This record gives sequence, C-alpha cells and structure tokens, in this order.
Amino acid sequence: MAFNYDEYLRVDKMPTLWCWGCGDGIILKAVVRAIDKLGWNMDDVCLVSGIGCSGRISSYVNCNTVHTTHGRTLAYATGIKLANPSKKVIVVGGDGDGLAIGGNHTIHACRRNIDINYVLINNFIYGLTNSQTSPTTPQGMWTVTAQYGNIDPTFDACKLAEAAGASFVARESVLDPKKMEKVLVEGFQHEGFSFIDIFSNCHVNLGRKNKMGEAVDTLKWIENLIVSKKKYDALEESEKNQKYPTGILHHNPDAIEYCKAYKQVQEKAQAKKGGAK
Ligand SMILES: Cc1ncc(C[n+]2csc(CCOP(=O)(O)OP(=O)(O)O)c2C)c(N)n1
Repeated sequence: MAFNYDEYLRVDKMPTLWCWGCGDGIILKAVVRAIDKLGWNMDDVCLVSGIGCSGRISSYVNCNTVHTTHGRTLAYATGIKLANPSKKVIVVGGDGDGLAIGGNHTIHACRRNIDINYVLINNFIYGLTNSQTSPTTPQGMWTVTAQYGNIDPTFDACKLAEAAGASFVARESVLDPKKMEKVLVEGFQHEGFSFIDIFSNCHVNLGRKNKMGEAVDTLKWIENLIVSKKKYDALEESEKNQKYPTGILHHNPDAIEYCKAYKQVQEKAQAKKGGAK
C-alpha cells in the first residue's frame, strides 16, 4: 500500500516553495517515513528548522514546529529538549545555517551529546539567498561571493561532528531515499546527538550556475562525490580526495546523554538542599 504522507504533512501548505526537482522534498518525505517507522506520535515530535530553503521544512510537517532564526536551531532545540526530555526533537537546517553562522552551536551541541536528531541538508551553497559560498562549497566552484572560483578549503561536516563529540554520525544523499530513511531511523532511535549529513541537489543556485545542466546532472555530480564507508575505507589516501563516505560513520551508544547528566545534577542539588533542612 502506498505510504500516506497526508497523515503527516500540512497538506493545506502544499505545493511547497521549493524549486521543481529540489532534494528538500525527498528529505521531507524520508523524515516523515522515519517518524512513521518508529511509531512516534506527532504530538510528541518537535521539528525545529533554521532559515533557508531547508528551513521551510517546518512549515510542512504536521507536528510541533519552530521556524527559528538563521543559525540558531540548536540553541532553540537544546532549550526545548532540556525542558521536555521525553519529547523527540528533530532539527533540520542547511549547510550555511549549521556550519557557517550556526557553526559554533553545532560544535557545542555535538560536544554536549544532547538527544537531538540533527539533519543537515547539505546542498553545498546558500540556496535561498542565491548562491553565496558555504563551508561545504567545493573549491573552484563559482558562487556569487567567489566569482573567480571558491578558494576556501571544503569542510567535511561529519568529521567535524565526530571530533566535537556527536555520538551518532551518518551521511547519505537524496540519490538513495531508502538508505536515507534507514539512517534516519537509526539516528532518531539513538539516544544522544545524532548528526546526519544529507547531500542534496541545488541544481538552480549551484548546478545551473556552475554549468552542470539539468537537475539530473547535479545529482550525477553528487553521485561522483559519495562512496560507501566500506569502499571508502579501502581506498588509498590519495584516492580519498573529494570523496565522502556514506552510511553510519560513527556510533557510540555508551556516551552519556546530556539531559540524563543534567538530571543527575538536579538530583544532587535537590539532595543537598533536602539535607540542609
Ligand atoms: C542573521 C541572518 N543573516 C543572514 C540571513 C540571510 N540568509 C537567509 S538564508 C541564508 C543562507 C541559507 O543557506 P543555507 O543555510 O545553506 O540553506 P539553503 O537555503 O541552502 O537550504 C542567509 C545568508 C538571515 N536571514 N539572518
């Protein structure tokens, strides 16, 4: 039987504001299928998004949603989760949102290992504002802020997340929605900070402006960047340049989750207060 998306989406907000063929719609659908797989009640889910094309996702999912300021998703989400530890918090933001203006929040949310599911829609560019360089824009590409080709070295968001302390780190792309759904389910289930980097196509503000042709050509370009973790690990160091492993890249189920650590602090403080009486 076909999946009933209408059950999870604000159908009155359709059609979406995304360009035709944009990967954001594939990610939206995979997120709701993952929620469905886990049997989560939408009243218990809070989806927080940033500003950008990706930020629009919170308008379309029929659960508790917050469309926050640019780069501040994780600050809002941390407050939401600490005040409501039993709720499921999903954050969705772009590579500009989460790695440039919001980069510091991302590092510290990873470090705290708070039980938030962070989905980075990584389309390698500032999409909404028409093609400024983002931390994941490949070197050499044309952007409106690097018209002779981007010279900034490119960031591997998953390496950053793991180094900063995220206890679940994975990457997939819009080329394989089933695999994406699978890592979303795994990440959403994991108790701790789940960082899920999804490579997506902005064929309008990255692809077309870099003479990639149609949407499919941007997808082919992404296909050429990714390789399964197993194959990536078998590559020579020199072959790893410009290649990004996919799948679950890091998983530490034993790391203490932040709300639990915070509860212990509360209990200690309350015991001390009680003892002083
Ligand atoms: C504080 C602040 N600075 C800048 C902006 C303008 N702005 C809106 S979205 C955006 C970048 C969006 O890029 P990204 O986060 O990669 O998301 P995408 O649109 O590609 O999904 C910028 C710079 C803003 N809204 N607020």
